[in-house]
Amino acid sequence: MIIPQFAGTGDAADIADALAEAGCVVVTDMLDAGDRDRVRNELAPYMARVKVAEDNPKAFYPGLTRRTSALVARSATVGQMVMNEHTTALCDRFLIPTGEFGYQLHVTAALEVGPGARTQVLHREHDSFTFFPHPRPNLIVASMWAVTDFRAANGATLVVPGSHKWPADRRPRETEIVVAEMPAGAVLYWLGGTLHGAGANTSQDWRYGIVLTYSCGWLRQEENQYLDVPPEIARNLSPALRDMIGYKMYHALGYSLNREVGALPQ
Ligand SMILES: O=C(O)CCC(=O)C(=O)O
Ligand SMILES: [Fe+2]
Repeated sequence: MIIPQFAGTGDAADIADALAEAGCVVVTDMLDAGDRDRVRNELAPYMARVKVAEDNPKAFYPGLTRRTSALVARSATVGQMVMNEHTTALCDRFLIPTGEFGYQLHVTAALEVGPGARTQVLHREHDSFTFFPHPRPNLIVASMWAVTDFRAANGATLVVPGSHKWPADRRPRETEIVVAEMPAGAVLYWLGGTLHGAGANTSQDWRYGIVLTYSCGWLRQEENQYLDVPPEIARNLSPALRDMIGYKMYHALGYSLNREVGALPQ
């Protein structure tokens, strides 16, 4: 199976159908060169602080990588990316199947894979939600924004198309693992049940990607947005972005006396 590919001008329903079928899809021309420079510059001071560690073969994240989070607090450009219309169309389709429920931002991370980094263990984004037996319902839409070109040699994400429909114990054959090669500015989307992980970097350059994932609004977020985007910062975001990071109620969930973001509880 291959990874279906569309241009950013592609039809939202066609993109969603491809994602439902393959469990992954690439959409090109999502972030122009100016935005790529902007987002890198906004995150550069935080990335510069990150110490590049040697590899621990047991760790989820390979060594020789740089990672930072709390991106909504740190980058206005990420704030725009979070609200991208292709993404919200996919979340509308995959995270509110009954039309009743909302969704939220789940994880933000900038991930640079450096020369010599090993392959990340293949995993499913929804594996924290052990409450649900396999096959789990779809709980997550994930996106990887290519800030640099993603090539087989520099650690492009590996995906296993179709694996969102597999029983839990089915392991991929080598030939079923596909490299999500894509030009800078493209986005790889995948579902909560799709096997994936960062590829090994056998090149001399750093692969730069930004992961933004979304989950059903009744789940605990993987990244604690209330700590990573505290009220003093959240109050300056657009109301739509503030809602997306979780400063809203979902039925009765998320109740707070602190209705005015940034005000003290009465
Ligand atoms: O860096 C990548 O290509 C994949 C990262 C990933 O799967 C994750 O952070 O959960
Ligand atoms: Fe992942």
